Amino acid sequence: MRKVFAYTDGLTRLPTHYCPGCTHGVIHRVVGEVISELGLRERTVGVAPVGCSVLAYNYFNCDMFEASHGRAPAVATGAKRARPEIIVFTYQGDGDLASIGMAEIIHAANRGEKFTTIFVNNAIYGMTGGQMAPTTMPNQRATTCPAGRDVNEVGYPIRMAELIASLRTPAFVARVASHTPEATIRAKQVIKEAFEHQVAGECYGFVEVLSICPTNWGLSPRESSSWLEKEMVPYYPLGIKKRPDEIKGGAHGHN
Ligand SMILES: Cc1ncc(C[n+]2csc(CCOP(=O)(O)OP(=O)(O)O)c2C)c(N)n1
Ligand code: SF4
Repeated sequence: MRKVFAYTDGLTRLPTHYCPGCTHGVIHRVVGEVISELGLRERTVGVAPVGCSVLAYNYFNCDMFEASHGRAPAVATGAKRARPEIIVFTYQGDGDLASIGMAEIIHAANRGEKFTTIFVNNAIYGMTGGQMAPTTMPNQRATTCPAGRDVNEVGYPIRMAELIASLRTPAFVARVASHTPEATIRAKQVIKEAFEHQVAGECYGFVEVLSICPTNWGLSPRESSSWLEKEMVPYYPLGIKKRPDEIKGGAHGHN
């Protein structure tokens, strides 16, 4: 008989607390599968953020830290520098990473810390009730901008993958999505490559995953999936933004 579903030992068997249709759970699953399939589970340490995934340490079946607001990259830096042989990842939402912890992530990436970041971009602060995030779309409504994001007042959404990719430091940087089975299969391939670059000791890895928040978007899960495709993907283009071997002249070159 063909097996169509099996648990991964990259995750615990606990039911998650996420809302129905939220793709945090899908992204957890993909990361758990990658860690398990690469045989890394016994030597992996994850760092959980603030936000809806604050309880991620309950779900990943590996050692986990809980970092304070936006500081996951600092915790990951310490862990990886102290024990370079372990595999370290941060799992962060857009409020945690692109707002509260913007300085942390930019400097960790710029230093070329050899860990991997999974950045879950759902264009809103989920856990705290749907406030505007740096990634909220133009005209998108949020509790702190009930008439929609006014880009003349607060600027355009920040494209984190492009920002990180603009740093000269060698890195693996990509953006994927989690709203359809096809997108999720691709997300898994890319997340696997990010971990492989860490296993090879090559570089920092940053994978932005577009995610849905039906609860705070005020849409059904199906409508949320369509909204992500129609509104987010054109502004946040998917794909590999940077690979470590694409740096001309190497890390110390002048171009
Ligand atoms: C310094 C500070 N700023 C803000 C907060 C409140 N806070 C906790 S989680 C969170 C939002 C997290 O949103 P995001 O990272 O986008 O994750 P999501 O819940 O959407 O997955 C905020 C604003 C806080 N506790 N401390
Ligand atoms: S509030 Fe949004 S991000 Fe948080 S669990 Fe619910 S759907 Fe997911």
